[in-house]
Order: sequence, then C-alpha cells, then structure tokens
Amino acid sequence: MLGEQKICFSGVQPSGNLTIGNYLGAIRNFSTFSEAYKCFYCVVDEHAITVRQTPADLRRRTYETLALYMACGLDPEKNTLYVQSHVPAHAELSWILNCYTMFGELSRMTQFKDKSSKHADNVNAGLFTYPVLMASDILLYQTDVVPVGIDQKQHVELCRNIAERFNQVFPDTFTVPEPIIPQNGKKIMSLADPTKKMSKSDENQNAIVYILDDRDTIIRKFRRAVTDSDTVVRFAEGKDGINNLMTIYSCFTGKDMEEIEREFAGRGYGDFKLAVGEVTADALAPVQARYRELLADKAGLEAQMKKGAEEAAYYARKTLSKVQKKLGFVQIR
Ligand code: ATP
Ligand code: LTN
Repeated sequence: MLGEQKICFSGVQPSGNLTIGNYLGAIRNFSTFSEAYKCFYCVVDEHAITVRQTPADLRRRTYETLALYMACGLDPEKNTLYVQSHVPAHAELSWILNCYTMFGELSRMTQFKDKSSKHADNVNAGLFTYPVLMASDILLYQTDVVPVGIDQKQHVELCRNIAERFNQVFPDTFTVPEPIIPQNGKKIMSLADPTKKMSKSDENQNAIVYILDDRDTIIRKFRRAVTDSDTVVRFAEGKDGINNLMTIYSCFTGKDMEEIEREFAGRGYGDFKLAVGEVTADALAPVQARYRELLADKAGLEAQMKKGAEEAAYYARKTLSKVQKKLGFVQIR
C-alpha cells in the first residue's frame, strides 16, 4: 500500500523475443489491474544479465519490451512503465536484502537449479541471488499483488519470507505481497516438448510462438506441434500436447474445455491445430500493428523511459530511505 492506494508490480526480462507464454501468463493480464491498483511494470534488464547477453541485443530488446508493454494495452498515463537499471534503488535494496536471505533458501529455487544446469559454464553469483533482486523490485513499491506465471510463484513466496523476516526485526517496513496467477494460461508449454515450459530462451524455434511471429509462421508452428497418437480433441491426462493447444485456444477465445471438445467433435487434430493458429494470429495482429508504430518512435520510447524512471524513483527512494534509517545507516540528505 502507498497511502490508500493498493499497488501492483511485475517485470519481464528483455532476454529474448517475448512468447505467447509471456503474453498469456503475464503481460495480457497486466492491464486488468490498471483501474483498481497503482501499477508499476518494469523491464528488468539487471535480471537479464544473469545469463550472458550481447550488449546490442539487450539494448534493442529493452526498447522492444517497453513497446510491447504499451502495445499490449498498458497506457503510460495510467501505469508506471520503466527500466530497472534507471532506478538505482533496486540494486541498493538488493544488497541489503541479500543480508536477510539465507543461502539454504536460495539453493532450493528451482529456476536456479534449471538455469545453472543449462548454463553450467557460467553459474555466477547473480544467477544465485536473482530472487533477492526480484524481492527488492517488489518490496521497494510496498506491493500488494504480483501478476506472474506459475513458474515465478516460488520466487514471490521467497519474497514474502524475506519481507516477513525483515518486518520481524524492523516492524512495519514492507507490505507482504501476494502472487496473482491466472487460472488459464499460467504455464503455456513448449510445442516441441509439451512437458516443458515454453521459454523464450529455448533454442528450438519450433517450440515457441513469439508474440511478433507473422500469421504464416504461427500457423506453421502450430501445425507442427507435438501431440499424441489419439485423434480426439479432448482434455485428459497423458495428452499434454493437446491439453496445451486447448489451453491456448481457450485463452484466446474465452471458450471452456467442454465447448472446445464439442466444437471439434468428429474433426481431427489437423483441423484443430489450424484453428488454434488462426485464433492466435487474429488475437496478436492488433498488438503487432501497434507495436510497429511504437517502435518506430525511439525518441518517444526514451521520453517514456525517463518519465517512468522518475515516477518509480520517487516511490522507491521513500522505501529505501526508510530501510536505511531503520538499519542504522547515517542519513546525510
Ligand atoms: P527465460 O525463458 O529467459 O527464463 P521467461 O520468459 O521465463 O524467460 P520472463 O521474461 O522474466 O521469463 O517472464 C515474464 C513473465 O512471463 C513471468 O511472469 C513468467 O511467469 C511468465 N511466463 C514465462 N513463460 C511462461 C509460460 N510458458 N507460460 C506462462 N507464463 C509464462
Ligand atoms: N523473475 C521474473 C521477472 C521479474 C519479476 C520481478 C516478476 C523480475 N522482477 C518482479 C515479478 C515481479 C521472471 O519472470 N523470470
């Protein structure tokens, strides 16, 4: 809470092209909070460098992620949209919270285990303390709700533990946040291996549908999606590929699983895959058009970054000063 206002915070890494998993699990839901909450949506570039990035790509993707936020319906007048590295308080609080986070709890994070096996040549300390920076993002704004996909639930729970631990020593410092996970779309699976999360850093391009893929590419990728040897469109255990496609279809059409089963009764997987591709392409077309306009205006995006960073820094400073004072750091401002 900030005064009377409830706060919503979330972030996306500019670590690759955004997928329909990022869209359905997170970004699409962000605008639903804009009326009832004060919302902060951050492009978390400092998180992205926990794995190696090419500087020119990171820079370009930072602009692109901000443009996509706006293209997905986030009005910069109603939401604070900004870039993490533009607000130094994130990194400052992160150091402090490192000293209130246990080695054992960080060792249990499944994302750390996954990423350290994927990047075995670069298991850096930042990859390990990643969730502490994420906790700092959230706690700096006295956040009440954090809309994320289910893969981030464990990190939000750790953030709650850090906040509670700190509040026990220094009462009333942080609001303890709740994760908000969508019922439908919380974990979109890879099209190539539907037992794995669709991830923007997957090397197999056929596994991923990007928000910015053109219509033909989207339809082709869905046509190639791995399913099973059955032929009936039915949501059931053991049918991971079809379950995933039905979930995507349901997210884009609003239809529930029974309606979808009825709609495709007596029709094969081919028809169904084509329909999933078409509804996805139709839903993404307006986002893509708006995105292109926004990205063409680089100066406009920079002005937006500046305004967002100033707004965010104002609130972030307040929490950081309060924390520093409580800890016994000498205040000279
Ligand atoms: P990477 O693959 O590089 O780890 P990521 O896409 O998992 O990246 P972020 O860009 O930081 O990570 O994720 C942004 C948001 O998208 C988070 O809230 C995350 O939970 C959500 N998200 C990511 N992938 C999926 C998915 N496949 N299904 C649903 N939500 C997802
Ligand atoms: N770790 C998140 C991205 C992220 C985030 C946040 C999400 C960084 N800081 C704060 C919510 C709130 C991920 O999706 N990989």
